[in-house]
Parts: sequence; C-alpha cells; structure tokens
Amino acid sequence: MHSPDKTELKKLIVQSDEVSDAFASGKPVVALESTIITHGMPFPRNLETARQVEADIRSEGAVPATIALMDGKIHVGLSDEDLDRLARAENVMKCSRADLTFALATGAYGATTVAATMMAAHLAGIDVFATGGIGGVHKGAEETFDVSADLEELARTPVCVVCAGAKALLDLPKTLEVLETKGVPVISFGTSELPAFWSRESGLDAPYSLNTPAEIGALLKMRANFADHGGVLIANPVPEAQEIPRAEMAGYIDAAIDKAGSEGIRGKDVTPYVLGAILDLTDGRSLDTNIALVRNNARLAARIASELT
Ligand code: PSU
Ligand code: MN
Repeated sequence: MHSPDKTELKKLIVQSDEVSDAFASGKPVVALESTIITHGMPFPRNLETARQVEADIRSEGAVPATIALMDGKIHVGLSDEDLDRLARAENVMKCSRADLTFALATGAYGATTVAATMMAAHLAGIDVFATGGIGGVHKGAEETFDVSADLEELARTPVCVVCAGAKALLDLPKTLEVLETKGVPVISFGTSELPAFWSRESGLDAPYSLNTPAEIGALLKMRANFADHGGVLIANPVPEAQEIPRAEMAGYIDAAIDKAGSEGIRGKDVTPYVLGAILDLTDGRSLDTNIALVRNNARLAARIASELT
C-alpha cells in the first residue's frame, strides 16, 4: 500500500480518441454513466438510447464520454462496439463508489452508477455529467438505512450532475434534506418545482431555480473557487409531451415497491428491480419517458459544458 498518487490513478484511465481530441482542442465534454444501459433499460432500447444520447450531445457541439470499467481500466469514451457489447452483456457489475476498486482490482466488467461516474469524470477532468435520475433516500430508509451513495458523492466530488430529479420511487423530501445537509446546491431548470423523474411535478419546491445554461455556467464557475465544495445538482423536468403525471405514477410506484418488498429484494438490486417492475406495470410507457428525459438532460448538459469552455 502506498499513499494516493494522482498520476498513478490517472494511468487507470483509457480515453477514446474522440475524448482525447476534445480535450486537446478545448471542446466541451459531457460524461455519461453506464448503469443506465446495463441495469436501467432492457435490450435493445438501452443500446438505441445510449447511441441516441451520444448523438444528442454531439448535435449540441459537445463530445460524449460514456464511462465503464473493462479489464481493470476506467474507460472514458466508448466505441460503438463497446456500447453494443455493454448493452447486450449480462452479469455486468453495477459499480458505485464501494464497488469501483473491487472491479478494477479483479478486472471485472463493470457499469458505473452516478457516484462512480462522478469519480471517474472528475479524475478525467470532465465537469458536467448527464444521467436520468440520481439515487437518493429510499422510502422506508428509517428501517433499511438504504441511502444511495450518489448523495455522498455529490457532497464530495466537484462535478455538475444534470438529472430529471431523484427517481420518484425514492423518498423525495428526505432526499432533499440529505442534499441540503451535505451542502449540495439543488437547482431546478426553468421551474420552481423539483421534478420527479417521470413527472414534471413532485409537490416540492426546489431550493433554487435557474433559467439558462449561461446562469448555470456562472454558478459552476463560482463553485469552482471552492475546491472542496463537491457537486451541483441540476434538476431538469421531462418534456411535457412525454411525462407521466404524478398522480398516475404514484400507484405504479407503490405497487412496484410492494413487489420488491415481498420478493425480499435488498441493497443495490432494489433500484434496478423497481425500475423493471414499473416498466411492466406501465406497459413500457415508463421507458419512453425515461428515454425522453435522459435525452433532454444530455442536451442541457452539453449546453452547460459549452458555457465552461
Ligand atoms: N437513472 C436512471 N436509471 C438508472 C439509474 C439512474 O434513469 O438505472 C441508476 C444510476 O446509475 C444511479 C443508480 O446511480 O441507478 C442508483 O442506484 P442505488 O439506488 O443502488 O444507489
Ligand atoms: Mn441502495
């Protein structure tokens, strides 16, 4: 064992040519997670979405960097072949902070969650990351202690995460409380309300609201003066045309959580299981919504990243 050395750590990163070129030419780069591909959506729509989201970022003049763990390395920017393999693969490890070193040490094939993607993005020098919804405090956490490592990561790692709010299967008021305790600014985009992933409304006010990528860029530049101030969470509501209203989602969410409880689903399996159950209960509609919101977040993230270059 030796003390941490950033140059050793950086040797673990393998960048795609597209990402390396972007850094060399000062083009904006947006990080993307891979757990959404392996555990968040079924094949083949996971692959279509992964490609579509990358195209959305390119169409805004930025470069996508999808992050995954392969052969003991942190890959930042995947080839189309890599995306295809990841989307079809079964038994890919879902890697959050607690799993990252294990996957790297054993050479396991790993998909990164919001937490692990933030770690990798920061190491690679990427400031902005787009996802669907972050993990948070689960309903019943007072019994299970199930609180996503995404929240702790937002507290410590200086990356701007663009999401559609915390997934509505979570306890949103508790999630907001923890984010506040940990010093994470939560900013809704273009609305005063905290969006709730599939729905534009949560019934909760977001702590802050901003209306343009330029305003968000200015906030991030201010934040960068405080090296130890961790991440920023941007909550971007799903486009109206694809939303599933809050009142309708509530029934599906309760049924899916009940099902997870009676099946004894625990730990890191909870989120993928509940997402899958909601997909079945909505006859696939939740997936269309999920895809629309990720694409919407990717476009906003690209515009924010462009403000920083
Ligand atoms: N958002 C989605 N689909 C997902 C996830 C987020 O639209 O599959 C993943 C992210 O990788 C997030 C993880 O970090 O779920 C949270 O898992 P947990 O609650 O176990 O921390
Ligand atoms: Mn959990």
